[in-house]
Amino acid sequence: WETESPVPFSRARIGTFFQQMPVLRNPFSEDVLLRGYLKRHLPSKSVVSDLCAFGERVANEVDSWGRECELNQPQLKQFDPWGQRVDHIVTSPAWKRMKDLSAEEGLVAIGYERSFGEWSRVYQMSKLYIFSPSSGLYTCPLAMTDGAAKVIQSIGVSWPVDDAYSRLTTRQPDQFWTSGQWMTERQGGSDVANGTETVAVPQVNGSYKLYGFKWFTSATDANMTLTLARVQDRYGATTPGSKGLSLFYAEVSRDERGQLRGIEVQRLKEKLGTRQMPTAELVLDGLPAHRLSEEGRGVASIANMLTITRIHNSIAAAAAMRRVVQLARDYTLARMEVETRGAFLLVMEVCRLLGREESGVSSELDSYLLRLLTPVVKLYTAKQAVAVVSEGLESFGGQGYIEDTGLPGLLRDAQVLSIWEGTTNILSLDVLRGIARSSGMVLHAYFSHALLAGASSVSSLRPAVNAVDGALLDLQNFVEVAVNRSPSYLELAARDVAYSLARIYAGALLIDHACWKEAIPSDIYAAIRWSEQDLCPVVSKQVTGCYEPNAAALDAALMCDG
Ligand code: UCC
Ligand code: FAD
Repeated sequence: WETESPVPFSRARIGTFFQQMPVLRNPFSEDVLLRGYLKRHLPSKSVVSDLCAFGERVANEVDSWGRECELNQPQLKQFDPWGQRVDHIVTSPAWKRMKDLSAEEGLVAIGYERSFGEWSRVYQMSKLYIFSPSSGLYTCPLAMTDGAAKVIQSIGVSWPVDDAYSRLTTRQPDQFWTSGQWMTERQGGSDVANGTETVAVPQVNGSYKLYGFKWFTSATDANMTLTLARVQDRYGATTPGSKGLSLFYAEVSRDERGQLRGIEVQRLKEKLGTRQMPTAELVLDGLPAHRLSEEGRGVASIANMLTITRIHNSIAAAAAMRRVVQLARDYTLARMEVETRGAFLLVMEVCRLLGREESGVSSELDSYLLRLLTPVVKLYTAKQAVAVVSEGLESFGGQGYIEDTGLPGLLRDAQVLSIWEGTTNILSLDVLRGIARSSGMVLHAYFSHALLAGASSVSSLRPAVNAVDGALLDLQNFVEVAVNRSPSYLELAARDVAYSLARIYAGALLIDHACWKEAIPSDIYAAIRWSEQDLCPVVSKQVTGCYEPNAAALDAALMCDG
C-alpha cells in the first residue's frame, strides 16, 4: 500500500527540519565595533591585516584545537609503572600547539615590543579578544605570563629573572615560557595577607627554599611562577599579615631522576568549567626560589600582575559575550549586543590607559583612572559575561544545553571570570581602596573626564547624554554624602558604587563612539539603549536603606532564619 507523498519518518528519513548549526566566521571581519574602534584609534594597515589573517586562522584552524582541548582534558600521572613519583601533568597536543601559536603570533610579545607606542596594548588585547573563545582557555596561562613579565619589568630586568623575562616575551616557540601565579592557599584566596602559610627558608647562597601548600594553581604546566611566602628569620619565626609577605620567583624544573624539584602535585581539581587547562593543588617541599621584592612588599609587588590578569579577564569576558552574540546572531536580542558593546569599550578604555602609562605619556589623572577602572571593569564584565552567555545559550533553545554543540562550555568557562583574580566583593572593596589611597583624586579624574564634551552637537544622542549626565551628578552627590557616613556605609554600598561607575562610564564611552565622524546609526542606537537602564543603582537602592548600619544585621538575620 503506497502513498503519493514520501513517508517523513522511516528508517533513514528523520524528518525534514534541522536547526542550523551556527558557523564561526572570521571573528575580526565579523566584528564591526572592533574594526570601527581600531580604524578610529589605531588606523594601521599592518595591524588590520595581521588581525584579519589571525581571524581567518582562528575560524579555520584554531577553533577546532580549542574544542580538542575541551574533549582531551589534562590528566595527572602521579607515578610511573615502577612506583616512582613523576607528577606529570599530561596535556593534549592541541594545548601544546596553542603554546607555539601564542609565541608565533606574539600574543604576549606585542605588549612588550611596543611597536605601536601607546596603542600597543590595544593591539595586543584585540588579538587576544578574537583568540579567547577559541583558545581552549590558553588565554589563562597567557594572562599570567603577561602579568609576570609586567612584574619583572617593573622590578627591573636583571639576574635572576632576565632570562625568564626574555622567554616570557619572545616570539620563538622553542624559547617561549609561560608563568603561573600561585597566591591562593587553603585558608582563603581573597584575604591573601592572612591566608598565606607558605614559608621561605633562607639559604646560604642568598636564595630560598619554599615550604607550603598552594590550593589553586592554574595552567600548572608552566615553566616558572611568581608566588608569595613569609621569610623565616633564623629562629624560624615569620611576620603575620600583609607585612610578612614577600614575592618569589621559582622555576618549575626536574632533577636528574625526572622528579619535580621541590614540588609535589597533590591532585588536579575537578572543575565546573575551564577543564581544558590543568588546575592543581601543590605541596611546596623545598622549592628553590629567589626573592624579588623587598621583604614584606609581596602584595604591593604582585599588584602589577593583578592589574594585567584582571584586564585579560575582562577581555575574556567581553570576548565570550561577542562570541555568543556572533553565533546566535539569527536569534539575538539587541540587549545582548548592547551589553557586549559596553563591555568591549570599557575594557579597551582600560587597555588604552595601560598603554599610555607604559609609554610614559599618561597624565596623573590617567593613572588614577587606570587604577580605578581596572577592578570596576573586571567585576562588571565578568558578571555580564555570565548573564549574556546564559541568555545566548537559551536563544538556541534546547540545543544550547547539549554538550556536543560546544555551547555549554562557553557558560561554564564564563562562570569562573567573577571568581578568580578577585571576586566581585573583593574587587568592589578594591575600588574603595583605590579611592581612599588617592584621597579622592581618582573620583575627581572620573567625574572630570571630558568624554561627553563633543556629544551635545549630535541631537539624536541627547537622551543618552542627559541620562549619563544625570547619573554622573547623582553618583557625585551620593559619594559626597557617603564619605562622611560610617565606613560600613560605603562598604555595604561598594558593589553598587562599582556598578554605577561601570554603567556610567560605559554609557559615556558608547556616546563618545557614537560621536565619531564615521559612526553608523547602530552606534547611536546602542548608546541610547544603554542609557535606558538604571545607570546609577547605588542611588536608586539607597532609598531602601540597604546601606544603613542596621541593614547588615537585618541581612544576617534573614540568612540565618531558622
Ligand atoms: O586567581 C588567580 C589566577 C587565575 C588564573 C588566571 C586567570 C587570568 C585571566 C584569564 C582570562 C581567561 S591568582 C589569585 C588571584 N588572587 C586575587 O586576586 C586576590 C584577591 N584579593 C585581593 O585582591 C586583596 O585586595 C589583596 C590580597 C590585594 C589585599 O591584600 P592586603 O595586603 O590586605 O592589601 P593592602 O594592605 O590594602 O595593600 C597592600 C599593598 C598596598 O600598597 P602600599 O603598601 O604601597 O600602599 C596597596 O596599595 O598593595 C597595594 N595594592 C594594590 N596596588 C593592593 N591591591 C592593589 C591593586 N589592585 N592595585 C595596585
Ligand atoms: P574566599 O576568599 O573564601 O571567598 C568566599 C566568598 O567570600 C566570596 O564570595 C568572596 O567574595 C567573599 N568574601 C571574602 N572576603 C570578603 C570580604 N572581606 N568582604 C565581602 N565578601 C568577602 N588562585 C591562584 O592563586 N592561582 C591560580 O592559578 C588560581 N586558579 C584558579 C582556577 C580556578 C578554576 C578557580 C575557581 C580558582 C583559581 N584560583 C587561583 C583561586 C581564586 O583566585 C580564588 O578562588 C579566589 O581568589 C577566591 O578565594 P577563595 O576561593 O579562597 O574564596
